[in-house]
Amino acid sequence: MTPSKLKKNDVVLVGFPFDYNSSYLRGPALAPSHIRERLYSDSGNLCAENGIDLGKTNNWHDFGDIECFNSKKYFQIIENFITDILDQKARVLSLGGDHSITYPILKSYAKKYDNLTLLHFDAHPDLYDKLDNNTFSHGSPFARIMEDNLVNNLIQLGIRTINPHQKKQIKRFNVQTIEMKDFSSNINLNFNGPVYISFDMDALDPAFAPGVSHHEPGGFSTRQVLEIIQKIKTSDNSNISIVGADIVELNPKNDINSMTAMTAAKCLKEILAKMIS
Ligand SMILES: [Mn+2]
Repeated sequence: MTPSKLKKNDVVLVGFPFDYNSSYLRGPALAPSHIRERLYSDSGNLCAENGIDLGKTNNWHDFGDIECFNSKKYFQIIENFITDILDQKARVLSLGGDHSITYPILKSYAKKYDNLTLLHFDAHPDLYDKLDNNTFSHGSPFARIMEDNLVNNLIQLGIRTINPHQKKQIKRFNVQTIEMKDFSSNINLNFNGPVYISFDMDALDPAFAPGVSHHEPGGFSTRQVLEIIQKIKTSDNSNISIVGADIVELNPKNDINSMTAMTAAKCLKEILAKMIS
């Protein structure tokens, strides 16, 4: 599949096997191949819960992985790739990789969308000004995104690790952080304008998703995140308003029997089916 064959609103699935900006453990660079292996495994099927058979639709395309062995150049490669897809009026579902990739992705999205809501699932706010002296750390992408005004609104779900610095950053950037301890299934999931979903696998409780670098107990069940994804509504009543998504921070080195890779594949199926339904 070449990019020139894309139709309007098609979704491109792409992997960014990159974990140079991880702070504690490497491993997320291995994630895209593990997620695909589970997604296409004969142990399941490609039907999503809304009834869409992803194996029988022609409005999404797996472009494989974008390899790069020069970490300094990789952000620009990501930004260029995403811009190329968005220029064709298509959308992108990216597989990380560590969470730092969301910054160059959103740089591209900001050129196309000036009213973006960023819905961020994570155990961590990822708003560090810098972490380990790295301003592009996987703990910092949302600080960079907010400094650059790339989105209209940042909403965080699943958060359960706020320290005083991150608390200041939440205030500074006026982030709507819904801490896990305050989460209610009655949360308002009706959004005005386009929505981008950034999904860190550690938003899930490690009992459901042990294959992450930073185990943080007390998170979402798999069912809870699927319910949130399925309940998202946009003002024009169109799932096309979910303009992009990423699934990041799966660390296969910490996984048990590929269960977290399978959970990532399940989230992928539900997000993708939501986007193209
Ligand atoms: Mn996280």
